[in-house]
Amino acid sequence: MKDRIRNEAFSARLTSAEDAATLIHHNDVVATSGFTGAGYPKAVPEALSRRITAAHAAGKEFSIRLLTGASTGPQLDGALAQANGIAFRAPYNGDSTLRGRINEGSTLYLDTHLGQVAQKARQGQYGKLNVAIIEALGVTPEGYLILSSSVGNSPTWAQLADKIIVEINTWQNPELAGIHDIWPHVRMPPNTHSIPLTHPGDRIGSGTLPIDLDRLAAVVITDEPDRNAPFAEPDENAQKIAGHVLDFLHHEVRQGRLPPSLLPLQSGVGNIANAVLEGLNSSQFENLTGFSEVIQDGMLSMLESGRMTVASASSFSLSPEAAQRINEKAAFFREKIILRQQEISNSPELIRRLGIIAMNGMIEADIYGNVNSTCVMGSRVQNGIGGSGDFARNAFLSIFVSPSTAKGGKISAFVPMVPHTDHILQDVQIIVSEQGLADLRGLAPVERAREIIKNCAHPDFRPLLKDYFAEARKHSFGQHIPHHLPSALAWHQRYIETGRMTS
Ligand code: 0RQ
Repeated sequence: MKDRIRNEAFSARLTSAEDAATLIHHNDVVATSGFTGAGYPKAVPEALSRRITAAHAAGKEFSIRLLTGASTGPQLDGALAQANGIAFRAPYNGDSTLRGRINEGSTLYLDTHLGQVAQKARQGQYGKLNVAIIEALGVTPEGYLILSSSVGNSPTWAQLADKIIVEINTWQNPELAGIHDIWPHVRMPPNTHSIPLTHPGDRIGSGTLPIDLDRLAAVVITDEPDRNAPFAEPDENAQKIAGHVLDFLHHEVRQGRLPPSLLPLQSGVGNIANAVLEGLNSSQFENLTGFSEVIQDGMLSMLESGRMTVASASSFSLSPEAAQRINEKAAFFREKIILRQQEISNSPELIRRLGIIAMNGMIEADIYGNVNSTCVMGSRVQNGIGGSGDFARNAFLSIFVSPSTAKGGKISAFVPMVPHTDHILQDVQIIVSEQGLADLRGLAPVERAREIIKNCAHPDFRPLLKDYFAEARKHSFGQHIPHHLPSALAWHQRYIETGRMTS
């Protein structure tokens, strides 16, 4: 362990996960490392969930308010949700057990633009942070943390929390040291300054995270792996969507609106986003760059093939096979990947300056191109807005992708009106389904409706959308964004009542 912990103050605080978990109390605000299933603490949250379960069995109240970078894994969100120990959660969740708790109403959830969380915490919007739990792969002789497979909000949590618990994870490859770039000059207004980054490959900060040793409360050793979920092989729909996106990008290059090496790419989570990246890897594009929040399998393949020269993000979101590749070739990848704190990876200032091409998944869009990324039938959360809003609003090109139907064709992803809006039509420039691509740039709402219905909707639903649009134009209060309010959400209501959107 001496090679991992090269500082006496850390060695002196080595303890068990069980003992570290006793530092956390009912109602505490607990802020952890971790982003898209990478670099989150494991041993202490599992021990905490056992404490919470025991407290509940003894008839005592015990729950925490939990902040993270983004989604974590079964040992954190999963275990604490299982114990019903999370009273409040922000800013992003992808765990199915916790999703169940949120949707049954026993956990309150504030999903938040990921790039804004740190500043909101500094403003005190989440209350006083009692405990930070941060995973690291090692500690330098100076007592600085070498973070693991994500940076997330760890610099902010380390700054704000009363007590800091560090988990040293020996499963994480020590050769990842050097992959991180933590910018130490984040300030509150009016003392902010511009972020000195003009290329995705720029390193502007430091590779390690200094922490205040007076607040270091415990150090715990673990060797548990990150949650790494396998990607599905791209199905026919994903391949068609990827094909439409690639045709569009080629067209933009031919028109002189994009350079031959495109602009830095952001790609959301999920199988379709990954399929688009795999498609790009087999394309003719060269010298691509990535400026995203997560590195997934597709980006890794592009870095390995040389098609992408450098990728900037806050975290990894990998299949087990790709995580193994990172672990085996860490020295190669740390030259090509930069992991930053999420207020830098998702900074609107940088997204606008670099001219990002943003590609994100969605639940559904309405005929005018307002996008719902989060709430099934308007009320049941799937994951959260994540970084999609940070990128979509500020991108040079904002693309949303989805199959045209869900749940075996019972649901249309293109609907008269979305029952919940994450991305307003002004932030949505291009929509792609397996049916085709709607280029909505420069179009007024009624022109957008014609494009979306014609190019993206499934043939089974297209006539019904045309009928709705005609009805809306006939009955609407105004003709700017025509709607017939009594039937605008009827498809969703019918699905809730009958399990199908249409009769
Ligand atoms: O549910 O698993 O119960 O079957 O939603 O859908 O088809 O697997 O699609 O993995 O691409 O995810 C929007 C969720 C798409 C994702 C969303 C149901 C569907 C399935 C997942 P089941 P798929 P994907 C970077 C950017 C917001 C955050 C974001 C997401 C489940 O892209 O979370 O973009 N985006 N972050 O059945 C009812 C519909 C549906 C539907 C899909 N129209 N109605 N259910 N589903 N469409 C990453 C971060 O920010 C960290």
